Amino acid sequence: MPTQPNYLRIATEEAFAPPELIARYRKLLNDGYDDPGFRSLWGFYSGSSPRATALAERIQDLGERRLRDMDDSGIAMQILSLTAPGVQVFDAPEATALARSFNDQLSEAILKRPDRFSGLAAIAPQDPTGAAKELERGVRQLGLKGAIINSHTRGEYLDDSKFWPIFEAAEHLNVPVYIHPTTPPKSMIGPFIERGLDGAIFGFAVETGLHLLRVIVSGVFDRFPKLRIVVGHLGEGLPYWLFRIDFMHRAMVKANRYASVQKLQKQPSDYIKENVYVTTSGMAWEPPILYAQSVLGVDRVLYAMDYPYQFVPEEVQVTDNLPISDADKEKLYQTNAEQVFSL
Ligand code: 1DF
Ligand code: MN
Repeated sequence: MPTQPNYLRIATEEAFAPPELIARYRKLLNDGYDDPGFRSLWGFYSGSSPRATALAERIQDLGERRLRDMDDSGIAMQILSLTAPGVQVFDAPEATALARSFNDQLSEAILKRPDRFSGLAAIAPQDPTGAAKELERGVRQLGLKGAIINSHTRGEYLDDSKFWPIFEAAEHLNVPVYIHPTTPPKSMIGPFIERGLDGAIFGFAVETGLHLLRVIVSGVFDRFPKLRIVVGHLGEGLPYWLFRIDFMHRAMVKANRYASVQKLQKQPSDYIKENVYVTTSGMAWEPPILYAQSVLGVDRVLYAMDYPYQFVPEEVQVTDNLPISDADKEKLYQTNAEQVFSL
């Protein structure tokens, strides 16, 4: 166990799955649910390989087992979220009911250990106004700290104005929306899945980076200027692209090339710097962490482990050993999370 420093390590993208969710995923698979990404992901994790069985054990626990792993890796607190794809693969009424039930279960676990656990509300974007209401209930009544949305919902993206009630609620409640990865939708997954690149290795980042970029260029942040979005994996590739996105967006607007690409109040990169926070989930590697801090600012990068998918206790040392000041390390590990999630 790493020595206890004078900051708390708060991990911000940590997954759980109630047994009922896994049972419902199995049923979808058995019923032939036609989403190759979902079948690839949960076909694997509901199977009997060593990785899948170890994962299944950890992801369903919201008590002692998880706390022991947190102690062993020096994690003071986990911000919990329902694992991908959450309830977003179910029909709207079922998804809405499941989100409620899972949020209740999550808040019970948090109430038992408020010193170690916090959490985000699962919502069903299939029913946008129901999702907005559940977010409000989650925050106001259950004490949850924001919403988790696992990227596309049955092939649809949050820039569609029908989803705006969710952003309106998040802005009004002053809580962030964490856009977490899922596998690319059927319309996009072909070339990924042929080479096993649909999941966390790359497809997740392409899908989720695309999702955030769609939200930005559609003008969501002009409409909801106080909305805050969190994305994992150090920004799903986007921080590396800021210069080119700004340049090309400007050129496209000037040429009036697409009716769907209109001038925004700011440059695309400005929204990433002002409305977006990134976490280090799955990216325990010094160069991109320092890069993200340098282009986005040290106040905008938060620590995450991605437990239990990437439970590698030694990786915490990478973050501990970053060549940055203790004050910046405290921001990365603790105080940025406290601010973003109002802990
Ligand atoms: C994996 C990775 C799965 C992440 C996840 O949820 C997940 C994985 C289903 O390794 O298959 O959240 N991740 O965020 O990197
Ligand atoms: Mn994750």
